[in-house]
This record gives sequence, structure tokens and C-alpha cells, in this order.
Amino acid sequence: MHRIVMVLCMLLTLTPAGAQDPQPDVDDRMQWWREARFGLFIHWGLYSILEGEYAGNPNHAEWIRTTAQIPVEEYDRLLERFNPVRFDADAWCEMAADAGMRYIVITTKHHDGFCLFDSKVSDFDVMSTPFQRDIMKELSEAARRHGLRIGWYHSIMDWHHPDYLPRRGWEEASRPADGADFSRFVEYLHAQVRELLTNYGPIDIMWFDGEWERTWTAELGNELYAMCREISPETIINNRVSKGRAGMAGLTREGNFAGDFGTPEQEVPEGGLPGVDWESCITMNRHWGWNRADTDWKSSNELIRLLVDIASKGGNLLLNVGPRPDGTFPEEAVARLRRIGDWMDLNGEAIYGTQAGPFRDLPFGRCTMRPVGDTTTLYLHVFDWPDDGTLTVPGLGSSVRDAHVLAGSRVRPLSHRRVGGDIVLDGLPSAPVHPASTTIALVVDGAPIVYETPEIEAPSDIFVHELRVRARVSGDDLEVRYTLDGSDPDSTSPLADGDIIIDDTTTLRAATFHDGRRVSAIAERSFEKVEPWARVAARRTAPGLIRTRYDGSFDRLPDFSDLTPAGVANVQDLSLGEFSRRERVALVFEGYLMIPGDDLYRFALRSDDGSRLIIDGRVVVDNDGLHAPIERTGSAPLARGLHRIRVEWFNKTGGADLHLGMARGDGPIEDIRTQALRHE
Ligand code: FHN
Repeated sequence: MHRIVMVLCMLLTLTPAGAQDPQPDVDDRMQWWREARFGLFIHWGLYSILEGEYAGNPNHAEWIRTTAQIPVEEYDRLLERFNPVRFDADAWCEMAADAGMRYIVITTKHHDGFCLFDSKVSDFDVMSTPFQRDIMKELSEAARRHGLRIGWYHSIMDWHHPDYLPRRGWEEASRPADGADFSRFVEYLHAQVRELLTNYGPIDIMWFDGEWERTWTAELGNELYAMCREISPETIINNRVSKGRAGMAGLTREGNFAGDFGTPEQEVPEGGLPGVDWESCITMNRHWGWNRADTDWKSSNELIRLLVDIASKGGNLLLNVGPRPDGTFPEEAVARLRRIGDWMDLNGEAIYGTQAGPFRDLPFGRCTMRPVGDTTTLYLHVFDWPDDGTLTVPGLGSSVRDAHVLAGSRVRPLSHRRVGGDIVLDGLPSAPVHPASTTIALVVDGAPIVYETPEIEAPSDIFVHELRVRARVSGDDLEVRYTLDGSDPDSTSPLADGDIIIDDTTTLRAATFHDGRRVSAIAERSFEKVEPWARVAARRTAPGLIRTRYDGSFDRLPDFSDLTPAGVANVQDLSLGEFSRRERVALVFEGYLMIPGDDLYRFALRSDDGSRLIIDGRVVVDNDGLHAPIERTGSAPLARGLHRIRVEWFNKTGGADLHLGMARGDGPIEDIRTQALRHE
């Protein structure tokens, strides 16, 4: 019986569309999107007029109203300057189609609240500018003329509507929230989404954003999702409609969070995620909106490899362009789109409608695949072209029917032979077809059989007493055998068929076996038995921690020794309390953590924005940076008794979050008991 190797995927679950939808409905409406693999993201609006520069600072973009703290009255005057006379929807769509893109997602309204469409419920729209043309109308019609699908990006967060809450901290005084009614804002949001889904023909995607602030809830998100479903059943909706997005990693946390696909941002999930729909949105340079000073453009070859990498993991790439104030695309973007299109002309079949390849990693590049009848075509994307005319495909157990290089009409056949658990291809041309990536099509019988190197799973590489470790590979009739004495595993080595208990410093070496024969490389991982960090002596202690506040605008955790405290308090735990709504603030929590027994302890620190956990003066978790709520973990071997603990945190603007959990040994991560927190 053939085995399909399920590529080990990140321990993430995706709640399919609005959990109430039966899967078949989702599969039907997602089909075109799964085939498409590649779309164009467009960030355009009033902010584009400023080209990223304000008061001598050239590093702004679509957030400029907030990052430059521009008063709303001043920002509104940009309406008079919005007149992109060179905007040509057909030219945009032609460039996207020629690049091999299958859909476009454009900002109908970004966080600044300006609407690029003719809205009957707002005057802060394109009809209040000299341009007076409905951009969504022109673009949706042009897209269909060019065979493209059309999607609307729409921000929930709105820095202009009087009923949106919260206000930006810096403008609370100048733009008070008196009389603001968030439920009235929700009605406004619904009214505009209804306009967008009913006034412009069939809309293929609703791409929500700006969902992270505390006023927007999962309940409101699920309601908005349901409304979109009702108005336009065929429209697919991203996971930012609700509250399920796990930070910039973008995939959907477990729970009842609506959304048809995950939305990693500026990153690509580590491994393939079989059965999960996700799309990475990524900029060509460093900004979403146009920034004239940003010359840090990714090369065309980097962007081609990015598309290949994402497709090889079963995802879509939404590649961004930030048009200039006059409505044209930057020359750098035009050139990149053209070169990507040249590559797609030759290799599109290895991207469109393919699935994640069956290999966890390949030394020479990536792999996408497509089942075809009783065979599977494996598309090997070779980044590093061999100079000896041969290419080894490691661990491929399948029978090969055909192998050839994709080179347009110049298809070039290759010979192939089996060497142990590998397939070796011969007769490769001396030069690659394309410097970014050359595709070799390998047709194999049935579903691919891949002998993966075992994955060695362990909660940590260090331990105090013992560690439970697993060495696993997917596949019905594959075995994993291992050694702990540094020797190579062979057919007589112990089977890894459950927990392997490690109770001394050692290196575990494991390999995959099939019919008594080793068919994979050897995986190895070392584990060290360590002494726990000694407890610290403390004078009399009392419950709780000491929290010190520092006011300021930070992009990273500051050096607190340079700052003057703005307030000190005794607190019960790490709850943010009033600070969950504060901007431009940093907090330091200090005291002791009571540890119940000698062991290895794992810590999970989640925050928005940055944070850091320090125990006995050593950094155990570093979660610094400007980001939405994301969690990072770390571990420390601790002796029974008191240990000095320090948690640093800051929030610049928008949502705020801080949470610390801990686990003993390989137990579950749990909230820290307040009784375990002490201070002198
Ligand atoms: O804040 C926005 C940002 O401006 C941009 O629109 C990105 C694109 O996905 N989304 C938000 C940040 O996650």
C-alpha cells in the first residue's frame, strides 16, 4: 500500500471557516484560490501623497498619520491633494496578469479611514477629492477584463471615524472620545462592507485587517464574517475578520474564530501545513505604502524563490506594491513583476494548482507536487544548480516513470537511477534554465513515497532529572531505530516506538528503516544533564512583585538604567490592569519566584509589544520588538526555593498584552500561581 508522507507540520491548528461552516462549502469556494497561489497586494491612499516623509523623517508609510502624530485636521487636508491623474486600472491589471498573478487585493480603506471608493456613508472618500473617480469600480471592472479575481482589503481599525475607539494615545486630548459610540462604528463598518460586497459585482476576497485592538472582539468578528457569508456566499474571507490571528505568524489559534485562511505577514511558516489554507503577504521593499526613500528592494530572484518556497509549503504569496501619488507603480516594482512573469511563463505549471511537496527539506531547493491519475508529478525547484550534471533526490522511495527539465518548448529528458534510498538524475544541462530556480518534473507511480529523516522531539536540550524524547517519522511501514552511544543505528538497534527516557548526558542518533534497510540519513540531537541554578537567599519577603513604570515611546525594550521611573507600586502579579489601554509606556516587574522542586522549568511569555523574562540575572525568554501579541518560550533549570525574577515590557501604540506561563519538566504550560510571586 502506498504511503503518503505527511510533512511534519508546526503544532498549529487552523479552525476552518467560521467554525460553523461544513468543510465542503469551504472547499468549493476556496478551490480557485488554492489553484491561484499568487496574488498582488496594493496599499494606496492619502498617505501615498506624503511618500513616507514628514517633518524631515523619511521612514513613514501607510501608518504616517499615527507614526508622525499628524493631527486629523491637517491630515484631512490631503483630500485636496489626492489626484492620481496617471492611475490606469488596466495597466495595473495587465502588469499583474503578465507577472502570473491570479488575483488582486487592494486597500479600500486603511487604518487612516480614507475610502478609495464612493461610499454613501462617508464623506472621507475619493469623491471628496479632485479625482472624483471610484477606484474600486474601475479596478474591479479592469480585473475581470484581464481574467483576474478581485479582493478588498478593509481595515477594522479606523483613526478617522468619530465613533471608533480607542483613540490614539497621543491625540486623546486633541481629539477626545466624548460621545463616541463603538456600536455605532460597527454599524458604519457593516454598512461599508455591504457597499463593497454589493456595488462592484462578484467580489472574490474580503481581506480584513486592524482587528487587534481590544474594542474588536471575536463575537463581532464572527458576526461580520456571517454577514459577508450571507451577502456573498462565494467570497472568501481571511482570518483577520475575527481575533484568531496568532500575531505576525498569522495562522489561526484554536477556538471559535472565523476566517477561511491564515495570514502570515512578512514571513513564511516553517514547515508545510497539510490541509491548512494560508497566504503570506510580503512587501517588495520594507514598506506597504509608497516610501520614496526605501531603496531596500528584494531582487527578482529572491522574490521568485519566495514564491517557490511558499508554494512548496502549500501556501499563497500576496506580493505587495505601493503605488506612487500619481497612480503609477514604482519602476522597481514594474521591473520585478516583469521578471517574475518571465519565470512564470516557463514554470507556472509547477506553481498553479500544486500542493505542498512531500519533503521536509531538500539540499538543492524546494518541491511542489500535483497528483495526475495514478501518478504524481514532483516539481523539483533547483536553486543550486549542480555542476556535475547529476542531482540526488534523497529518500525518494517511489518508482520513477519520467524525468525532464521544464524549459518551455525545449523540454529536456533526464535519465534516472536508484541508489539505496535515493533517486539520482543524470544528464542535467551544464547551466540552469533560470538563475533563480530551474524546475525538473519527476513523474512517479502513485502517491510519493519519501523516506524522511526522523524528527527528534524533546521539550528541551537540557534537563535536571530525566527527559522524555521521541524520534518519529510519518509512514505506515517505516521504522525508526536509534542509538545513545554515538554509533550509527542499524537494523538491530532499538525501535523508537514511544517515549525514549534520557537520564544522562548523551547524543541520540536515529534513522528511518524500511524492510530492514536504512533508507534515510541519520538525525542526531544531544541532551545534557545539568545542575539546577541555586536558589537565592532573601530577607523577609511579602506576596507580589514590585512594578515600576517608565513613560516614553519605544521601538524596543529600553535600557532602563538610563530612564527615570514615573511610578512604583506593589502588585499581585503581571496583570497589566490600567496599562492594557496605555500607549507609550514601559513596565518592569521585579521580585522572586518560588520554585517547588529541583527541575527544568519552561516559560511562555506572550506580549504586545516587546517583553523579556530574566531569572537570576539571565535572559530566559526574549520577546522584544514591535509586534502584535506573540508568544516565545524558554527554559531554565531551577533548584527548589526562591529565584530572582524580572519581567520587562513596553507598549508603543495600539493594543497591549502581557502574559507569562510556566511548566515543570514536560508538563503543560500553566498560569503562574500568585502565591509563587514574592518581593522583599
Ligand atoms: O497595520 C497593517 C499594515 O499597515 C499593513 O496593512 C499590513 C499588511 O498586512 N497589515 C497590518 C499589520 O499587520
